[in-house]
Amino acid sequence: MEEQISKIKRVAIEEASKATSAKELDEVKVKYLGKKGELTAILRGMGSLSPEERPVIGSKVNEAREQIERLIKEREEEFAKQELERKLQEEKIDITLPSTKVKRGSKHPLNRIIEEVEDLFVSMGYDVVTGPELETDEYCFERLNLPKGHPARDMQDSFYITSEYLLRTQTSAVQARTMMANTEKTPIRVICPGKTYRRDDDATHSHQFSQVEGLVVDKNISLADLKGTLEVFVRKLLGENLQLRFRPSYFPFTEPSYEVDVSCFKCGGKGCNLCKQTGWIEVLGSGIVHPNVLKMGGYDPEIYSGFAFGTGLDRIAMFKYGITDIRLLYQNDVRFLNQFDRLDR
Ligand code: 2NM
Repeated sequence: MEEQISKIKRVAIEEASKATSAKELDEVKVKYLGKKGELTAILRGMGSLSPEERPVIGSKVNEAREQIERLIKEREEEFAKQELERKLQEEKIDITLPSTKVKRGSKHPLNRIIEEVEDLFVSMGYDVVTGPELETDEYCFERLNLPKGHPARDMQDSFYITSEYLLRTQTSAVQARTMMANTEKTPIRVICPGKTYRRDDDATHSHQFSQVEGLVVDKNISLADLKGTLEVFVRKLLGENLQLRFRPSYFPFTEPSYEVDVSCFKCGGKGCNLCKQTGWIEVLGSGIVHPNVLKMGGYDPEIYSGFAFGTGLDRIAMFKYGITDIRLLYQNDVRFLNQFDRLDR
């Protein structure tokens, strides 16, 4: 019996020493120390021994057990340490590698212009007003002194949804709404930025474009107020030393009407490709609000007068940033949009 125990011990220690992995070691542990292990079997068979033999064999088994356990524990720790080393090597992070750059979006060039225009006019006491893009014939044309049959409301140029509804061709409808909504008939100072729609599509015309229009209605408003306001507007947006030129023109909602040119901000007026050798660039339409428009807005033209102006934000953005195709502003190509993020830095 004692010899058997010594043999089990020797073989178990040999096998535990030879184990090359935690798994192999575990198999040894089960084989000798487990419930069905060889040493356990001997303890179970103790019943058949004489009372003198029992404590002797019992302590031998326990001694063998302890030795085997101690070795297995040592080797388990050895394998655990190896495993930890392996993981540390494998999962090593090189903190000196450059980080992945977080890509930030940039403000759309049109929104840049809109915000700049809004800031300026708000600083002069104007309100920023918006309105629906789907408009009625009444507000888009009728109330702006464009009666039915007027050439400026040509079906060819507009997106009609029904005979009554269309996508607004200019933001003036918002000004007409502003006059109507002001039931107290107090003075008005507003700008109306927004999207507008016409049936055009080429390098300088998009079916959807962006406008900002302004309207001032008060007592004693004159052409001097219009000129002074537009001078501040243009110089702030495009350059402090620019000159303005007012050319007589025609708009149905203003009388008199003017197209406003600015001295070329590229060549300073000498003549270049941008101004087509004229030294001037057309940037605005404007005029003194037509008495019919005031009347339809509920303002007595004998008491009140006003000025209005409008400009295409796309054109302004193109001039300001040197963009040659208007469609780039609406295609959302990041290669185009990315170029404006440096303006934030
Ligand atoms: C322009 C040019 C001239 C304009 C007129 C009005 C209103 F509401 F008073 F009738 N709003 N916008 C106006 C005048 C717009 O854009 C080129």
